[in-house]
Amino acid sequence: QRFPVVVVGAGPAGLTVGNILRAASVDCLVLETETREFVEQRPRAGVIEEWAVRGLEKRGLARNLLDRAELHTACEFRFEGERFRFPFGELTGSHHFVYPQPLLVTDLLREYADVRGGQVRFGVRDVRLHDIDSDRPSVSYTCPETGEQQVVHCDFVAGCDGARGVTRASLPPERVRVARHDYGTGWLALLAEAPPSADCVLFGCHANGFAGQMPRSPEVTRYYLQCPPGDDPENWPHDRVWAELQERLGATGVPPLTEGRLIEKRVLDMHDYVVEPMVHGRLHLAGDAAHLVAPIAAKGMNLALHDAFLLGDALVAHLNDGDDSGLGGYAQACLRRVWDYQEFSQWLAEVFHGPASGDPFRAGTSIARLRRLFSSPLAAAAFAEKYLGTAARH
Ligand code: RFL
Repeated sequence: QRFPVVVVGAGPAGLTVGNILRAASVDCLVLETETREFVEQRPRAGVIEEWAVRGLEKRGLARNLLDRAELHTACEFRFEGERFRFPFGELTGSHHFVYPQPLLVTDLLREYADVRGGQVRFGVRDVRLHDIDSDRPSVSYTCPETGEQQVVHCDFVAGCDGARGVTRASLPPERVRVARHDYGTGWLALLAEAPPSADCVLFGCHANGFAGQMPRSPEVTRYYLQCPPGDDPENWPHDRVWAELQERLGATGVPPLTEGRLIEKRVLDMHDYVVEPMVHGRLHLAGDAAHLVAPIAAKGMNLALHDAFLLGDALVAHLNDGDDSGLGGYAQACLRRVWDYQEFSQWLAEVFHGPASGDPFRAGTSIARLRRLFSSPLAAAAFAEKYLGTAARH
C-alpha cells in the first residue's frame, strides 16, 4: 500500500489536514486507534476563535458550524463577591464561536470520508513509524479485524495523534527539547446536564479556588473547579460539586446556578508543554502531539487547527506544485502562535489561581490584574486581543 501522506490521529488536527489534502486531490490515509463512534462523541473543547472559523470556512469545512454555533461577545469575571462583565466583542469587533468539539470532529470526518472520499482506518493498534529521516518513510499498524500487521509506504507522515500519541517518540531523543510548565494544581472538569446559568463564559476567582462555567449547548454545560493535583474525582460527590460551584461563582445580584446531573467528572493535571523540533525528516507534528496548553484560556483546539491549516496547505503546495516554502517555514509559523498562547495561559492562570494560593501577595497581585481590566481601556484591549487570538500573527 502506498499513499503520499499518512495522517496519524483523527482529531481536529488530523482530520483538517486530511480534508485539505483531499480537496486538492492528494490521497491520504488517516489511522486512528479509537472507533468512529468514540471520536465523534468525545467531549472536550467548545470555544473556537473567529480566525479559526474563517480558516475552516475558507476550506469548505464550516457549513454546520456557521449554522449552529453560538456567538459569544463577552465573558464575565466574578471576584470579591461582585460580577464584572468583559465585553470583548465591543472592544475588538471580534467574537468567539461556541461549537462542541464532537460536532466539529463529526463534521470533519463526514466531509473527509463521506464527501471527499478520504480513507480512514479506525481501531488500529501498534502504530509505528519507520525511516522517517529517509525519503521513503512508512507506517505500520495492526489491523483490528485480522490482527495482521500492515505496512503503508508514504512520502510524508502527519503526526496528529494528540498528547498520548506515538509519533512524537520518533523524534531523535538527543535532539528533542520538551519545554514544560506545571501549574501545581488540578482542575476538576465537569459536564453537567443543565443549561448554562449565564449567557457567557464565567470565571470565578475565589479564595476556595478557581471555578469556571463554559456554555456548550442549551442542554449541557461545562464547569471547572480548581482542586489539589491528583485529586480523586470520587472526592467530589454531586452535592459538594454544586456547593463549591455556587460559592465560587456566586456574586451580588446573581441567581444561583441551575444544577443538573454530572455526566463527566475528571481531574486534569494542569500543565503545558512544547516539543521541539516539530519536524524531523518526513514527520511533521501538529496539534496536541507537539504542544499542550492546559484548558485555562480554551486555546488547545485553536492551536491544533492553526497547525493543520499550515501543514495541509504546505503539503499540497509541495506535492502538487513543488513549492517547499510552506514546509520550510512550518514549525516556526506554528510556534509563534503556540508561544503567544502559552504566555497568555500562564498569565491568566495566575489570575485564576492566585486568590487560593494561600499567599496573600499572589492573591493581591491577582486581584490587581483583574481590576486593571476594568479600569484601563488599554489593558482591556490588550487582554481582549489575546483572549480572541487576534494578537498572534505570523
Ligand atoms: P486529539 O483531539 O487528541 O486527537 C488525536 C487523535 O489521535 C488518536 N490517537 C492515535 N491514532 C493513531 N495511532 C496512535 N498511536 C494514536 N494515539 C492517539 C486519538 O484517539 C485522537 O483521536 O488531538 P488534536 O487533533 O491535536 O486536537 C487537540 C484538541 O483536541 C485539544 O487541544 C482540545 O480538546 C483542548 N481543549 C480545548 N481547546 C480549545 O481550543 N477550547 C476549549 O474550550 C478546550 N477545552 C480542551 C478543553 C481539552 C480538554 N481535555 C482533553 C483536557 C477541555 C478539556 C476538558
